[in-house]
Amino acid sequence: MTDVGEPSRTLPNHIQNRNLPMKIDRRHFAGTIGALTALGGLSRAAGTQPQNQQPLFVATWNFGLPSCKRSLETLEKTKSLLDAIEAGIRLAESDTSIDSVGVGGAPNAKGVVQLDACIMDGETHRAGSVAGLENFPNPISVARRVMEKTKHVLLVGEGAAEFATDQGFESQGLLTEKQRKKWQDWKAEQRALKYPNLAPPPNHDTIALVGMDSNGHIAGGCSTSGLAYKMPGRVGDSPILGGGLYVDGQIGAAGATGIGENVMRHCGSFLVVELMRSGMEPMAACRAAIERIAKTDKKKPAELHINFLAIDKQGRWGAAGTDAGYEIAVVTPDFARLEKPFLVE
Ligand code: SD4
Repeated sequence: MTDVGEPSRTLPNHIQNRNLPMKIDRRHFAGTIGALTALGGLSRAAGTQPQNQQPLFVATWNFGLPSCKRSLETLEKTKSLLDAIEAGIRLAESDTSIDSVGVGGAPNAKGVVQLDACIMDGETHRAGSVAGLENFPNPISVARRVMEKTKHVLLVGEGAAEFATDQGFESQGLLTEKQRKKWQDWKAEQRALKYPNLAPPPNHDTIALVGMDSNGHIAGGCSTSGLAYKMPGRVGDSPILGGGLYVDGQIGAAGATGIGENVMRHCGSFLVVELMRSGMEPMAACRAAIERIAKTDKKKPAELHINFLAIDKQGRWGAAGTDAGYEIAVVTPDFARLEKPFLVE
């Protein structure tokens, strides 16, 4: 099923910055690739992928675009890749219009917003995570402190909140009026059902943001409010290293968005990085990981809601997912755009 040599949905260096639409859709892309191949401009051999895009930031969903731009600006200012990853993700967390990350994120079944986040540095293989964190709007920053100030990797719930307070983070309410109303409607619907609807609602958009600086260092982060109306205490893949995010400084980085249970049971992001280690390009690795999971779970890909993105040490990027609406943001000093990942059907 997997095809290591398949052209990815990104374009070669020599053409990608020239008068291309800022947003490349699947059909347009396929047409572009077809035309290029016909002209002999694109072969299936290694080396046809964009390479050495450094610095490079790639993030999930369309709201990842301003985040990646913020990451690049921060990198230019501070020269710190971790600062850049943190700043990009903080932007999404602080934006109340994004209803799946940080302030304004969807609450759990009891109406409480519980946030998950992690950060990982490929250079040192250090990582920090928080899960089920209440009342702190920027879990990515708390996760970074876990990495930098403790001997641990993951803090949860009350302990994570106490640590955040000790570190000087200000607490605040995270449930917006809009989310409170939506949650009340959801509760009313549940009461009206003879049997509770355990299927998660369609809201599942997480920010996973990975990047590389001009020295080739790689890092990444992930932040989410998790599945809307989840069971209190439920933790998804996003703060789990190897699940929602994984970085290996020698190989690359991968991040995930979708139904965390379907990602974390397969160590999804770790799997993508390991597939890149075996020689696959980022897009092929994302696609192969999903196909492998779909085979094991014996489900149609569309039922899995799994979406990956990845970058590799060569400065290439790619993504694949089972959700038709999935997009990734890609930002380098030369361009900033949204791309449609490979759709696994
Ligand atoms: C989770 N993967 O908690 C996260 C939710 C998500 O888009 O949206 N991903 O399962």
